[in-house]
Amino acid sequence: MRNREVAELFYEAADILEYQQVEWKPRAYRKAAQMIENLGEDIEKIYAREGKAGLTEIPGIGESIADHIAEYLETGKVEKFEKLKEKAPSGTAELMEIRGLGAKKIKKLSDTLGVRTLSDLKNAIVTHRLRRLEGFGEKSEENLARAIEQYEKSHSRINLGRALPLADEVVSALKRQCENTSSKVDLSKIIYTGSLRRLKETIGDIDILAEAEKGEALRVMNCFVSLPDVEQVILKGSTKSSVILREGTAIDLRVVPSESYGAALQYFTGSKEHNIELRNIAIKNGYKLSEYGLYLKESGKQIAGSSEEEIYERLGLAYIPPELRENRGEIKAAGKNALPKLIEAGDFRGDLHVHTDYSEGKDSLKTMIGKAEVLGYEYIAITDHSRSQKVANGLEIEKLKAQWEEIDKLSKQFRIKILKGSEVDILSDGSLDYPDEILKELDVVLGSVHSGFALPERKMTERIVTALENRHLDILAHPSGRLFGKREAYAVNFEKVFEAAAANGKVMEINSQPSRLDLNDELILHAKTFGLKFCISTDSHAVSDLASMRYGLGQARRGWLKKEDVVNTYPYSRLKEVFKKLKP
Ligand code: DGT
Ligand code: CA
Ligand code: CA
Ligand code: ZN
Repeated sequence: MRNREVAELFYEAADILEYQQVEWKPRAYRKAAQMIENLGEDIEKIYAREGKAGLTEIPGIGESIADHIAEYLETGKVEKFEKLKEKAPSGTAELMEIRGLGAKKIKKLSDTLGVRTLSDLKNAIVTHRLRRLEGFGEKSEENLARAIEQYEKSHSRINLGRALPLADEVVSALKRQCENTSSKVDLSKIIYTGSLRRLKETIGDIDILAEAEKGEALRVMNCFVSLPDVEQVILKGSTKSSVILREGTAIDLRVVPSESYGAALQYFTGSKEHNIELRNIAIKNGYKLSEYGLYLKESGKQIAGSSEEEIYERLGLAYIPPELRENRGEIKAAGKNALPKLIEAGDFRGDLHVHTDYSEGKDSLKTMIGKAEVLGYEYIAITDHSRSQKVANGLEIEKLKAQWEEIDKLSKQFRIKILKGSEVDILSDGSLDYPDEILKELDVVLGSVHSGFALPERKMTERIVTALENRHLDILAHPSGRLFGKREAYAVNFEKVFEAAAANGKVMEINSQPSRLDLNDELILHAKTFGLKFCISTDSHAVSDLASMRYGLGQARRGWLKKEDVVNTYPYSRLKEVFKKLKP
């Protein structure tokens, strides 16, 4: 029964209109809301059975309110009310989003405490000015504090490494849920879209698209909002629903019929900028493109819509992989059939950045190697930390040599090639953390900045360039140093870094650790203009991490990289040409 939800909608609109000092409408809306609340029969059922005519028979509901109800039941929102919210004074729009705050309360807060923004409100709560206000009290102060916390959680972006497994889980949970209900729905076509499908490094919300015929759509929505991890249902309609999960992430689900599936997939994958460009091309060709399909402008006849491929084809474009859809030249390239063949998950032949329990890894050398072999790799580089990394249990020379001995032994037990490597600290003067006689024995040397992040840009650039000029260094690891939510990238002139790397034949790492993704897409695009080669590495600290290659791969694809650009797609015989110290 959705009567409460629909009533809420009108109460809220009434609040906003009142706040804007509109005269009679708020009363009419409140009256309608009351009627709906006390209806005794499910308004959705009435509408399904009798259409709009059934709605206008309810006392207090005229034509225009009935239109709003119908729109809400069909689409999950009322365009006019959305616009109302947008027009509210700045700051109030955000306050409106806080659960438990309507326009009336917001007005009161503004008139009595001068609260106009979210941060004003937080202040009022912390200083307990709210609980003394008539109509609020201690309890509602606490509730608001909790609602704000939830709002902020759901409005901060989450990183790809968290969003991707979460979306996978929700998709399979939804499939299961729909299969297990009495009115079983077969969700064979369901996929995440939005920034997640484009594998962007951070995700605002998760968007999911499912195919179902009109009569089944609502049942799918019912399954969705009743998933066990759903904490709050923001809206529920037959084409769109939105929820917030317990852990704070917002999820949108859209359900479309098969003739629109491809068009909706294209539209909701975005990016917005890519879509706008595409729509312009459609218009130029006498078509109309929407999330429902591609239509002839004149007759309105649908000419594509069930698959993405046919939409791009009809627009005279090669199929554009989601990761490229950022309006960064991909549409032009697709028009000339000049898109790169992007690197794929199956292209990898090895992992060149792996830790073990010799330094800060959790698993043993043997376990890590064994797993890499199971993954089908041809080679793996063991790269524990160098001696200055005391917090990470960096290896003193003796311990490093002991590791070499163990590697030699294990090499006889495994098919996979085991490279003796190290993730060597780039010290503040740009020198490397082991003496030359050690460095020259290593098969592969990664250089990393792990300390002294606060150096001024000129110093940091000098430091890294010095390291890149060191003939023992092979790979610059996590080149920007940023850590999601913890540390910004250090100040450095990438122009100079990439120049020095290219001049000295060094490889740039794309670190796949979800908290790093470094280089990211933009820096990859920049680095590529210098003709640089890359390696995509997991920087694994446990066997389970070896699977995180997908995140770095996403950045690489967003950076337009081909297999050829990434050295750990090369067979060992060719890798030797890149890292000259490798043994035959
Ligand atoms: P996010 O969630 O901030 O990480 O980014 P997206 O790209 O997932 O954006 P979202 O969730 O707001 O919308 C999903 C997709 O829907 C977006 O990628 C493209 C499409 N879309 C949303 N708003 C518009 C719009 O105003 N115009 C067009 N053409 N497409 C839009
Ligand atoms: Ca999204
Ligand atoms: Ca969304
Ligand atoms: Zn590192």
